[in-house]
Amino acid sequence: MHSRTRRHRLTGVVGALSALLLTVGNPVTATARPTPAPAPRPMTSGPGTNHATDDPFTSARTAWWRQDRFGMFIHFGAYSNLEGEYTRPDGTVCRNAEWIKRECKIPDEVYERQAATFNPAGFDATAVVKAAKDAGQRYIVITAKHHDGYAMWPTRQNKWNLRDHSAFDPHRDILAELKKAADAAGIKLGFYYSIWDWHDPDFGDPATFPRYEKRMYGQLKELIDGYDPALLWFDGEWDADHPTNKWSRQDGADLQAYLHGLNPRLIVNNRVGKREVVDGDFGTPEQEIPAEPVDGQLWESCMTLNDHWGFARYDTHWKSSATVIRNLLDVAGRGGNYLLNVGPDRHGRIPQPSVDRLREAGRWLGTHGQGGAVYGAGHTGLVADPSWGAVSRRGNDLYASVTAWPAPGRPLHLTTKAPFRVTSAEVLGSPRQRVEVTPAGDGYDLTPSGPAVDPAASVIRLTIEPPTAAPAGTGTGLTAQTWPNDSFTGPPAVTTTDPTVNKSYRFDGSPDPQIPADHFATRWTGSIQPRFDETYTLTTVSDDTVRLWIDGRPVIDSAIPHGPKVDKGTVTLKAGHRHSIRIDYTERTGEAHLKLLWSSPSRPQQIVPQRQLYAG
Ligand code: H79
Repeated sequence: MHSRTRRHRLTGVVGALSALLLTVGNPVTATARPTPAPAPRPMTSGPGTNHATDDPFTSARTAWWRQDRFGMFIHFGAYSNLEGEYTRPDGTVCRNAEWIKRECKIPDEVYERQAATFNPAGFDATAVVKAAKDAGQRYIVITAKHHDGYAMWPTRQNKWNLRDHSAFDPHRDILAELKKAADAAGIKLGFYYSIWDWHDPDFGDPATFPRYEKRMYGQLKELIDGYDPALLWFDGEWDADHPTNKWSRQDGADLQAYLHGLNPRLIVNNRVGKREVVDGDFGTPEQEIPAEPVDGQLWESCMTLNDHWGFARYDTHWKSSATVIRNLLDVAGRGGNYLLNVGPDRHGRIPQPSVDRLREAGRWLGTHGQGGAVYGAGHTGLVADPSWGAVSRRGNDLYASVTAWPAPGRPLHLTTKAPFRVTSAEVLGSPRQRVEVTPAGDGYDLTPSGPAVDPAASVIRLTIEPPTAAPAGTGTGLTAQTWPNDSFTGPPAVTTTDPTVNKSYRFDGSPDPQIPADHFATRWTGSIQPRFDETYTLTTVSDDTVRLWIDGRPVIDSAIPHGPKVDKGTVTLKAGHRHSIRIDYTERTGEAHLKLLWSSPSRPQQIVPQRQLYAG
């Protein structure tokens, strides 16, 4: 959908590598941004290509990220040197943090002059990693380059970086130091990288943008080759002015393919593209916590600890450690990650109020086994989100984290959405306390016999006997018939068995080399075999249209052509029973995607696995 001029320019950078191997170059049609030379496609592209390599919800690639749940965001750059305040020539003071250059309209030469005095000699990677470790954070994402374009490592692409344009020791490299300290502590390291660049003179003009993009690709390759990041966190992908930002979905698709070619295990956020549900591996709610699990993608809430990302010396509006802990519990119970920010000062030191709050959060996580509510835990559909706290599930333990402890003798009500038995209940850190569990109304009442353990949150761990599961299936996938038109007209051109419905054809791919990238249709048929007697939510992520039937009844009808879109329908399924399924999907023009996911009280969201799908 949203057919627009095809541009293959970015492949220019990929092309630098693959030109040697590829002999066929694509002719460039009319372009939004003029391309200097015809560029070949990336090596994995064209009809027959599916860019979806795995299911982020269950893949080994994302396993650490899904388990770890809690990370440290670090906003540190040339803006940090101003510590949030700019004194104008007339003596008045303008306040901001990482956006200070723009919001306070600091002239280029003034900003460059102050950056030349930036000397974060106090940056201590071991101390930063220790602060993260003490907080119970298991990964770090640091700004390698923010919107001001200033690179925090000795990039070879320009001089606008911490080694070449600062008063800092030119022999030091804080990203290398951080990588070393993080590795030593068993903490994963990722880099934030802003696509939007206020400094590079080539950014804003379509005629010169390809030159910028080449440097951007060069910088990203430097980061990947030099520091082996586990994750890249893009930002600044949105439409903007001054300088004009025309980053497009095609640009995002090209960049993602390039990064994947460099390191197939990289985890990438959705701002690599245009924040669509199909972009990257995870969604990025900012300064907010979604009320429910996000449909169709992994997610991570990023939040500040005060009111700014970069250091602001005047900002003392710190969140309490209880708020941090409760946010983390809300996030984990909805299956997300929490990326909590610190902004080092101009010397490179994390503010003490941040360190204090992080240590408090870490103390909570490291006490009484309470971390079990977070690490390796996630959403459970077995219960409704309670008003008195948050519930997460890890294996057969439900962690009910109580932020509003009841008055003596009063119950906490837990609404259940599928039948399960509670075999034991204990208040973590209060071993002699009893918890009475009694069936009540639409679920259970939990009545603890004593006081709360921790004012931030006290955890009641319930061991459950979960709903019984039918054995894993033996399916090999659904039958897929594909037509070389978008109306299912005539006989199908290709028939295969598809292990899963997990397609990301993007702009260039298609189900088969003989099917063009535009105007095709696929019909999947066969049966779907659930493992639980439960109400399932079937979720499709589609572009351009999808219709889905179970046992002949329509469950999803999204036949109006659209860009990347999530649709859901619910259907009650029977454990072990094979329900017939049919999916009609069409691609008109532009990007093409189709994913089929399911979830139920016992089953967190995932691509419907191969073993539960049968061709007949
Ligand atoms: O890196 C952090 C922010 O700098 C960046 N994303 C996070 C992770 C971000 N970019 N945009 N936004 C956040 C939201 C935009 C806010 C704005 Fe403003 C309102 C831009 C201009 C007015 C905030 C307030 C920034 C300057 C003033």
